[in-house]
Amino acid sequence: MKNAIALFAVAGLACAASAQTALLVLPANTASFDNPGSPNNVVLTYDVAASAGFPTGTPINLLTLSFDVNIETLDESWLSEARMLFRSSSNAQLFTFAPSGTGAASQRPSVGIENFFGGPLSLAGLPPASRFLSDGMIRIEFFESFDDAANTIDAFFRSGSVSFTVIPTPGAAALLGLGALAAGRRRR
Ligand SMILES: [Ca+2]
Ligand SMILES: [Ca+2]
Repeated sequence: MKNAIALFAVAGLACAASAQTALLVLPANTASFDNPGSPNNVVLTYDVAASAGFPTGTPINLLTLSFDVNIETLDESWLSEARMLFRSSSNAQLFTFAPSGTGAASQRPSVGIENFFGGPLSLAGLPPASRFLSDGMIRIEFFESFDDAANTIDAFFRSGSVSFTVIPTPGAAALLGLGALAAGRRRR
């Protein structure tokens, strides 16, 4: 009977190890201050694993990124400069992203609040370490690729969200399965 329970646990994990979507909603009026690493910059931490329906702490790989954000720049700051730097929970840099794009169309100040959306964009081209979250957590630093005015807000992410499709790492599922089996054995 105990073996049957353990097997069910493993089967459940196998079912759970399919791609799921994590929706990360941005707080209203998130400021974009200065260059990356500035202590002024807003840094938000998200539990991506939990948002995707997996247990907190589950190691996951990021598969795709989608976005729908509303940006407003201040003064002469360009739309393309308002960017997101994705970091691991240990603050390692993963990748940066410019929601407005980096083409000529966004090389200008905004006209009020402007909406940018797209995706899903495949992250398969990134190095494996840049799309792997060892504890399922991600940090987003909002920054300016060109800082028009130091210690001053250049732009706002007025509202919006980014979402990832994610999948637990095969190793994570296997380890969790072994853990379930070991727990079953210990109870004897
Ligand atoms: Ca600034
Ligand atoms: Ca700027």
